[in-house]
Order: sequence, then C-alpha cells, then structure tokens
Amino acid sequence: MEENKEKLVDGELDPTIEVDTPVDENEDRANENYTATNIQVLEGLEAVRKRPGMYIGTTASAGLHHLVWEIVDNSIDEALAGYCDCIEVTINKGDTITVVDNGRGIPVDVVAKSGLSGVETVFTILHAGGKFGGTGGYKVSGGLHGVGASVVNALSEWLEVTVKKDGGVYYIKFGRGGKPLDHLKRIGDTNERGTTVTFKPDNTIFTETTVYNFDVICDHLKQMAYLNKGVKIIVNDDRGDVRKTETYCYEGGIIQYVKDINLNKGPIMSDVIYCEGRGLYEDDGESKNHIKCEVAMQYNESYNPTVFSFCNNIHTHEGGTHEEGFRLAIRRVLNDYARSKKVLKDDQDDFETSDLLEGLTCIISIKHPNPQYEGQTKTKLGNSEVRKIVSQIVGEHLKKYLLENPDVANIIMNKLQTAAKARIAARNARESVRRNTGLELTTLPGKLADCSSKDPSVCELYIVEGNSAGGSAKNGRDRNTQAILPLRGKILNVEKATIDKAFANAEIGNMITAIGAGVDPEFNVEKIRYHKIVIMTDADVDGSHIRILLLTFFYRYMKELIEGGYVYIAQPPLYKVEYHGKQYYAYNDEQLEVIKKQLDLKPGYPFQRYKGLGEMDAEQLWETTMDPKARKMLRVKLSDAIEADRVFTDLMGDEVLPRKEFIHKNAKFVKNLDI
Ligand code: TSJ
Repeated sequence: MEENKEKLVDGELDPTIEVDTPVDENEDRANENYTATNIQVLEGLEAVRKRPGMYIGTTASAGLHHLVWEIVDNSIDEALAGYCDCIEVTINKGDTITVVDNGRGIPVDVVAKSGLSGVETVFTILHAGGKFGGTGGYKVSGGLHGVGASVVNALSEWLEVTVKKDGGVYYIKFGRGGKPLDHLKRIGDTNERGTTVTFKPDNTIFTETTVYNFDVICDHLKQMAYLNKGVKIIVNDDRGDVRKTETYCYEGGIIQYVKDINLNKGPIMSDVIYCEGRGLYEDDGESKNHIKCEVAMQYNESYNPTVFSFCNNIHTHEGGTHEEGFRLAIRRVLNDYARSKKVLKDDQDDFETSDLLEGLTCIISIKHPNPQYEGQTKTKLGNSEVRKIVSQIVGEHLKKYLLENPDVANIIMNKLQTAAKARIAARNARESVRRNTGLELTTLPGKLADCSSKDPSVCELYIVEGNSAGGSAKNGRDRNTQAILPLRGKILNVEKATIDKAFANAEIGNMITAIGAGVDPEFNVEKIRYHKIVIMTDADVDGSHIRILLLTFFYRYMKELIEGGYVYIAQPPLYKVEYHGKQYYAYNDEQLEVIKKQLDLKPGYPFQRYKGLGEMDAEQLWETTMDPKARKMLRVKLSDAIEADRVFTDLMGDEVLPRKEFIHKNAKFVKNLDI
C-alpha cells in the first residue's frame, strides 16, 4: 500500500505488536475420541478455515468483529422469541470475548439427526442454528451472514460454552478450529438459566489484527438495542485498568432511534409516526409465512433524507424492496392527501419522491424468514413480496395518521411545498453549474493557482484556510503538480442551506469549478482534475470547524470523492525546536517529548508552537506539510454512512456545541474517518 507512507495514525507512535506463541496442550487428547460424526463435522469446520472469507467476508478487523455479531445474533433470536431480555458482551484481557444471555439456554439433550447434544450440534455442524426441535420460535436474525456459532468456533483458538438450564450447569470446551476437547458435561446445579460463550479468535486466521475496538462494538450493539426494543445490551471493556461499560436499552425501539437521530436535526413535529404490521406470503406455494414490518418516521428541518433500512437486524445499505414499498406508500398517500386538501391544484404535478424525502428521518425494519439479498455488497433486499406488504402497512397507518392529526399534516404539507419549490430552483442552479463545468469553456476561479500538469493522477489541489497561508503555499509548492485554492474565512454550512443557496456561494462555486466534475447526482469522478484534494487548515478549533464544513460539503455534493479516497487532510506540525542551527518538527505532544529527550534538552529550552499555518514561511510549509517525501497526510474515508451522518449532524446542528465538546467530538470524528 503506497499510501501508507503518508498516513499519520492519529499522532500515535508505532504500536507494540504482541506476539502470542500458540500452545495447545489439549490437542493430543482431543485427537483420541473421534467418532464418525466428529470427523465429518470437523471436515465441515475445516472448510471454513480454508476459506474464511466465504463465511465472514474478510479476516481483517471487520471479520474479527463479525464473530461477535454472529454469537450475539443467537441471543437476539432468543430475545425475539420472548425468552431473554438481557445480553452482556465483554472484551476480556487478551481480546477474548464473552457473551452472556439470560435465555432458556442452548438445548443439551441429544439431537436425533446429529446424534450429538444440542450444544455440540450448534457449535460443530455448519448451518445448524435453530434447526433442532422445541417450540421453534420466530428465528430470523442473521439472515445475511447467519453463518452461526459453528463458524465462530471454527475460527477460534478455543471456545467455551456454559449452559444453565433445567437445574444444571453444563460445560464444553473446543480447541483450535472447533475440535471438541471432551463431550458436554454436567458440572453443577443451579436454578438460573442462560448461555455463556467465551472465545479467542484464532491468530493464525486473523493475521491482520486480533484487537477489538470497543467503539465499533458499542455502535453495533447500540443499533441492535434500538432494533430490538426492550432488550438490554451491556458492553464491557476489561482490557484497561478500569472497566469501561455502556448499557443500551430502548423501550421505544425504532421510535426512539428516529427521535435520537433527529435530536440535533430540529424535528418539525413532536410525534414519530409509527407503522407496524405483518403480512402473509407463500413460500414456493408450500407454506405460509409471515413477514413482520415496522417503520418509524419523523420530519426535521434539514434538507437531506435519512432513511435506514434493515432486514433481520442487518443494515441493508443498498435498500431494496422494503424501501421501495415504503416510497410507494408515502408517494401515494401524501400526494392523495395533498390533492384532497387542495394543497396540490389540479394543474400541478405530484410531489416527487425527493420532495417527500427531504428532511425525513425514517427507520424501516422488517423480519423475514427467508431473505434474498442482491447488489454489489449483497445488502439489497430482493424479495418481491415484501414491496406490497410494506407499502400496504405504511400506507394504511400514514393515511390514518394524517386524518387524525390535521395540524401535523399541515406542517408536512408546507414542508413538501417548500421542497418542491426548492427543487425547481435547484434544477436551474444545477444547469448553470453544468454549463460552467462543461468540457469546453471552463473558466477557472481567479483565486486558484493551478498547477502546470494536466494529468489528474499526479495533480493535487490544496484547499487552504486564509489568504496568508495561501500565499506561503503558493510560493512553497511544487508548481508542476500542486494547485492552491485559498479560502476566505468560513465556508457556507451546506447542511443548513438549500441547494440553490449553496451553489450561489462563491467559495463553494470555486471548489466545484476547480475540481471540475460537477456535483451529485451528476458528479462524474472521471472528470476530476486532481486525484488528491488536500484540506489544509490551522491546527485549532476554527481550523477543525472549517475542515468539517468542507467534509460536509464533499459528503453531500461529491460523495464519490470521499468514497474513492481522493480527499486528504494535511497535517502541519504543531511545534518547532531549533537546536544547533537545525530544525526539528513535532506533529503532536508525544513527538515533542521524544525530540526533547533525544536532543537531551534542558527543561525550559525554548520551542515554537505554531498557532496557524500563516506563521510558517513558504519553505517551512513545503518541508513540513507539502513535500510528498516528508509530509504526513490523513486519508479521509467514509465507511459507515450512519456514523458519518450522525457525526456530521452532531457537529453541524443548530446547537452550538461548547468549545471543549466540539474539540472532543471532532477528535472522535477524525479517528472514525480512518477506520
Ligand atoms: F449459538 C450460540 F452458541 F452462539 C449462542 C446461543 C451463544 C449465546 C451467547 C447464546 C445462545 C443462545 C441460544 N441463547 N439462547 C439460546 N436458546 C436456544 O438455543 C434455544 C433454547 C430452547 C429452545 C427450545 O425450543 O426449548 C430452543 C432454542 C433455539
């Protein structure tokens, strides 16, 4: 990875890599008591170890975390079946994971089909989840991945299960690759119920990292708590000296989810409209099954839609038939209502879907016994029967709600009218942008000091805060490949502006023209004039604020630029130490300490703290921040739209954050960008 050279990881020094030599004193003992079933079983698990990517997508950090989701999914199923209301997940020292629930406990009786206990069946036979008898609740979770506990077992160095049920405590341990070290044994008595699983991911499989990220686990399980109302989920991190702990439990479920998302977006109505229902469908004409559907929605003051859809608790990033059904319903019902109230006159066109979605926060969550996924990342729901079912349920509830709440209906109608007007204004504004960025007559902004090369793959655009820093950058740069666009002061907050206002803003217009590829939805990444867009701001709160404003702009209007990894954040040094005529630069406090130590400086030896880019002359700026051989840059990457949206809104909302909190959140933001 060529980019790595330039990447600064949040000012951290090289992490010490702990090398763990695997010792497995139980391996020989385990080999002794194989039955025929066991051998078959282990061949199954061996397949998982040969091709882990087929089962968990990747063996990088995401796959490591996937193991946790797989285990927790089983407890969520138990909760959905109505037998469990508390799940506790702990990251232990050494990055092992423990998941505990208070459900009925995995069955311990022998399963006829496998000849093994329920527990052994679940952990050693591929796709065995929930297949064994009993009351057979409504098992749906993990539909996409849903590879189950046996895959986690196959990819672990060891895994332990304790089940408490029917008065007994049962225990079994598996070794590397899922080999049972002994049969399931009753080891004691109890009147409690529940399942505990602890596992250590196999470091011969997860070669990139075996370190869990507490924030990632919290974010995911918080979402699970929203999607499964009433389930209490506790997350602990025991790796440090003191336990870190978070608890999530939402009696309101997705209604609370919508409220929380809208908290900083300024809701324009107090209710969250909630639609719930079931639909029957025939599976291959064979058996009747039901699909559960839940939708919560509320409008806010913003101009962007925030629609998140889920099937069986899995985020369907690419949408699909449940989202289509939802859009069909709001289009039909809101337009019918607008006609009936003469909000839309006979000669006026219907509201378009984009009008209806403007400022709408919506969570769609369905549970389907047999989901089919499509799309590039297999996160698009394909089941066609879902469209009509969701459309009917949302349609009925929304229609009823509008009739019963005419005041709220009125607020929504006003919002739609404004949206439609803005859409028409925006269309005109877009047209003028397109004229300006057309292939022929492109008038580059006067403030842009362009580079001489016309090969985008080597060209870089530095967007620089302030005219004086812009001057230094212009003089210090490599004229062949580096272009400089100075910005005057703060740029417009696009989160709070309509699209036509955004385009009328001079700084925004300059950026669009300089980059030369238009704006979403017509943005054409193949036309970009620079393959590196570098944001260079001061290392203070104002600088952070400008950086966030710029990122918001790119995120909303040139999303592909961020997705494609073309956006970078320059890292100017914070300190300069002069010693025997030589200059030493530090990019953070730790580095400053290292320099002081290495040079053996006396306490009180003077050093310079840069308050802004403007304090550096052209040569210094080149040497420390712009020279590709020496600079450190942070590549901006948005991997999680939910998190990004939340952070953008948190930071950009009406609420003016206190200075300290802003810095804090901003730090987290930059950290998350780098995941
Ligand atoms: F699968 C697993 F090992 F990954 C796992 C399963 C891990 C954890 C932490 C919990 C569970 C789990 C399974 N919690 N609760 C259950 N429940 C059942 O497996 C169960 C219990 C009783 C009956 C019944 O019909 O009586 C049916 C099932 C599926």
